Amino acid sequence: MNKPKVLVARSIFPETIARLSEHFEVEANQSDESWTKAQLIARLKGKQGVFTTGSERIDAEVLDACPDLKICANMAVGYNNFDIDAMTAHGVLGTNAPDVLTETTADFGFALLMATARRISESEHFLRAGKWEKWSYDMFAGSDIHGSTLGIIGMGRIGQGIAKRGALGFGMKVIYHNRSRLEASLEAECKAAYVGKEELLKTADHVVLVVPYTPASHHTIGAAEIALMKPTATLINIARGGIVDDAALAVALREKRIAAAGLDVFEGEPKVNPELLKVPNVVLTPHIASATVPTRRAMADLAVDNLIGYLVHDKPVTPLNPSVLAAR
Ligand code: 8YV
Repeated sequence: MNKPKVLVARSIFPETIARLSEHFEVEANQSDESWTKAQLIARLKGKQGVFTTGSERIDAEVLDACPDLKICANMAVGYNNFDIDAMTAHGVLGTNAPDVLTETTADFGFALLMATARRISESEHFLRAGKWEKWSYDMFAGSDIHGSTLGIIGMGRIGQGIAKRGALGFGMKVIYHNRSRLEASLEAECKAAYVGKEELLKTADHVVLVVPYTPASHHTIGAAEIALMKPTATLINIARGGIVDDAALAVALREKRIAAAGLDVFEGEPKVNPELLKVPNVVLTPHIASATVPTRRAMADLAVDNLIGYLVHDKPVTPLNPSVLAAR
């Protein structure tokens, strides 16, 4: 029997390709450069599955052009690269990679918060530039983490991980805002109190964004929201570019309307708004919140498990649109 055909849209671990090759005829992008949509379509024609890495857009145009496609397995928990409604309409299953990256990403959220509040990057650049000549009482004086108020917008699994780190590890008062309120037992476990978005922005010393990107969450934080924040506050975005209005944030940072920001994701990444590069009070990292070797391996494995699970055993592990399964 012919093996199903699977496309891997970007360079990935050799072990991932080896696992896929046991079950599928595999064509793989060997480079870190993403394909254009036309290139993606050309390679995807005739394939039953695709392994995506979170940035390949799968929409009606791609789906119309690739009628053999059955599953798109994203090696990412976020799946805003999928037009999930169009996939459902075309009978194509989408899967993502939840859970395996939760703790690693929460660790990074905290690392970015600490680097930002304690001005670690800024001070290291200063030292490397040979500018450290004397002690000064306010040299790189930042803001405290312990005992401060942590405001989390988006209280999914990663948000909950950050809440627990803040409350249990650093004695922070944790407040959160989410589309829906957590169950009381989960709130108690995270030691987090539900508040409105405006109250959160007004009272938090550190605001961490962990919401999924949807049309409704576009520019969750813009000039008006920043205006509500304390001038001493920090803002951390480990969610998606587009959740923050980067241009408005650059202005606010330049004018010191808030103290600092830590950003792992950007509008239009890998391009970064040049105005952000000009301000010193922002820590910028290239979308690495899930980037530890074990976690990236686990994410890749879960995407492979989904491809094998669906195309070989008819049982995907983490389906996003299970109605596709019922409708066949
Ligand atoms: C990924 C992410 O690194 O899982 C997500 O949603 O943003 C990151 O963990 C990225 O999408 C590449 O897979």
